[in-house]
Amino acid sequence: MKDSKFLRALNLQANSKPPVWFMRQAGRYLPEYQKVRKNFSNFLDMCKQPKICAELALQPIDRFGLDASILFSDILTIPDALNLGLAFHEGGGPKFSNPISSPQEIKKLMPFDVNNLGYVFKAVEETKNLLPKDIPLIGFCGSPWTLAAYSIEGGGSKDFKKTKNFMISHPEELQEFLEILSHACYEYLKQQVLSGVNALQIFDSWADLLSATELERFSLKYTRMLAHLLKKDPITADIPIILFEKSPNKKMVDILFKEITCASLYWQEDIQSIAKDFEGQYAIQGNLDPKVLLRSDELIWAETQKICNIMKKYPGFIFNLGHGITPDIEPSKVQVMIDATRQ
Ligand code: 1CP
Repeated sequence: MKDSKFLRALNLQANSKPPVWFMRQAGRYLPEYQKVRKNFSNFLDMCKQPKICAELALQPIDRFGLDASILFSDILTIPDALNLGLAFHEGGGPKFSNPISSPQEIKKLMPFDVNNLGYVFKAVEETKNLLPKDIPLIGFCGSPWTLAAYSIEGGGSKDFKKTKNFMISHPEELQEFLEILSHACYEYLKQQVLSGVNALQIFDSWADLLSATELERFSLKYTRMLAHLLKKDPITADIPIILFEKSPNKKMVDILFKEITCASLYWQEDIQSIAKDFEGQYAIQGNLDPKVLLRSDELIWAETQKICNIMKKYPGFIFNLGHGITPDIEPSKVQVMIDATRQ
């Protein structure tokens, strides 16, 4: 396992070909996923079936022979475990029936109990049982900020207006909530590690809502708190941590800190200059624009090889997309991208 290309890259060891996996590799663009998905009206009910999660996590591994697998679950399991009442209705995104709409609701929150998420840890065990022994499994959570944004907004949104209003009106209560979420994420990731995951990724998918100062105050402070807790704990101390920041209003080199192993770069980031800034201190994952996968095979090949060539000499490079794959992408296009990384 330690010799897997993915874990080698996270340890800043060179590989002759870059390891490849991609965000949202299991999901709606795969016909085999749709076949399973149609048996459930609420997506969350499917996430609560550990054997099904394992089957779904394996689908992209079986189809493409990827170098890492990611747990099949969702970042919103934590707010659901805090009793915010999550459901994914027909064709739509997440909706909370009981969102955080006032500071009083933060004070009244029930304490987080990691045992409410036993179905996730079972899914980790089931996935490890099915995975080839040399393919690492990535566990994950949302950043405290991203989880707070969904919890206050009550679901997805273009501008997260309610969340931004809450931030301006009740910054201290928001910070209390972020601290609760940081500890919840820590316990959640620790249980994932105890159940068998080999690396962790933190998704700060709504970093772009924040100015540089707000990013520091409401997001990075709590991601650091979470990473400190993980590194202080002997159970999780040696597990590599990957951080994804979506379009942050700050340079990646000023965002990363020593507890983080690897930066997962958003597709708009300039991988070449970031590789220079990092001077080989952190592994780098990224960052093909997922929209390239809607174009011709020739273009996909060229754009993939461009990134691989830039990163050829960088120890610790993992090829990935610069954000999740979308449902409109043909699986055959993904195969072109993977073949290009292995040339
Ligand atoms: O209806 C369906 O079939 C549900 C689609 C779906 C899937 C396949 C959702 C709903 N979540 C997932 C799985 C998922 N989500 C995984 C495991 C699969 C894999 O990666 O192979 C992971 C890692 C996530 C993480 C996740 N969920 C993120 C972070 C990554 C990112 O894209 O920035 C976020 C923001 C979510 C929230 C979420 N869950 C689902 C949707 C449609 C959304 C986005 C909601 C929105 O803001 O509009």
